[in-house]
Amino acid sequence: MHESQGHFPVRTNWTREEIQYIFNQPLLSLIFQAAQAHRAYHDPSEVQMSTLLSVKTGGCPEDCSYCPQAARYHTDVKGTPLLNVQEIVESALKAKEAGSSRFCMGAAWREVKDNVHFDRMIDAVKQVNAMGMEVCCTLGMLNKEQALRLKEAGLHSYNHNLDTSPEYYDKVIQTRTYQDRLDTLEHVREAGLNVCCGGIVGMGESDADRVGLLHTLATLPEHPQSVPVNALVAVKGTPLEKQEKLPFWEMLKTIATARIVMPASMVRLSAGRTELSAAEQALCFMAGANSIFTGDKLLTTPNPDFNEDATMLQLFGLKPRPAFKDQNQEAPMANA
Ligand code: SAM
Ligand code: DTB
Ligand code: SF4
Repeated sequence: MHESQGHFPVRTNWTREEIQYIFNQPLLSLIFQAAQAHRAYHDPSEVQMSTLLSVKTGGCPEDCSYCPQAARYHTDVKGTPLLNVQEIVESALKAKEAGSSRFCMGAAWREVKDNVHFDRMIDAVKQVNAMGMEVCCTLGMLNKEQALRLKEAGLHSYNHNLDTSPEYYDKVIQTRTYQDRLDTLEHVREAGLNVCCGGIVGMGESDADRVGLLHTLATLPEHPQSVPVNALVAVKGTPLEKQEKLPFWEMLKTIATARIVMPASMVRLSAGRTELSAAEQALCFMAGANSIFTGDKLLTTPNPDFNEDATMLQLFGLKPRPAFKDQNQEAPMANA
């Protein structure tokens, strides 16, 4: 262990009060502390570039109030059936050529079902893994056997967000419970996959809810290896369409606190970057964010222009983080 890590131990016994205290300290002290935690565990000159692909878009039976892909809301999202493996692999190749070391496939499913569509995803995971990228999937709820199948196919991580605090959760989602999500996370963890789990800020929740989400994440049996922090993208037609924009400082405080309480995890500055200036993003990187999604689209909503991102990272002296950097994460099975 590096000496500086002793100041920021990886702990899963945080109390909510401790996290609240960190979150509420003066902003510049918070950022400074987060920057120290960041440097104890990560190379601050690196940011991971990740690429998202929506492999099955729209028509989802769930009622997540933020989501443009829920069938019950009338948004401009055009539904598409599951892409075929060749289309997925072509996208992954383009992402790799553009410098991404992680490829995340998202499906607008409530849950994984044992059918030909899942078989197709298994095939896609095998092929993208063989390209030497970290492969991540977000396919909704799954059981232990399904998680194991994904692991055997070479999946690196599974994304399943808790989204918000246990208290605020049912203001946002009614069709499945917080416990359902915790169960899926357990299946993912027990299969030996890396857990990617975070949430969304700016859905009308309070400071206490942002702290509550971080507390839940930081007291799971193991910290999620990856913690995406999304700012709500308020999409026309969803119940959160008119949600007032959260002041940037709240997003920044959430990122900084995540970095301090889960110091070894990747903290991902995820949705919402189109609303952030380069200066605001610099503060996020300073406060410990070490990954962004690059490419013109997230799943269905816009993301900053690729060339603008490249210019920004160059300006900040940040270079792309290679795949499979963590020594306790396995190398890919082929073409490493
Ligand atoms: N259907 C699967 C599920 O919900 O687990 C996977 C895809 S879902 C779109 C993945 C995550 O994207 C959600 O958990 C949510 O955190 C995030 N997300 C969806 N819509 C968003 C929005 N409008 N703004 C910010 N984040 C969003
Ligand atoms: C996550 O936490 N953020 C990404 C990824 N996991 C799958 C998705 C953001 C989606 C934003 C809304 C959209 O583009 O549809
Ligand atoms: Fe469906 Fe996922 Fe969107 Fe919820 S977040 S409506 S589960 S696609």
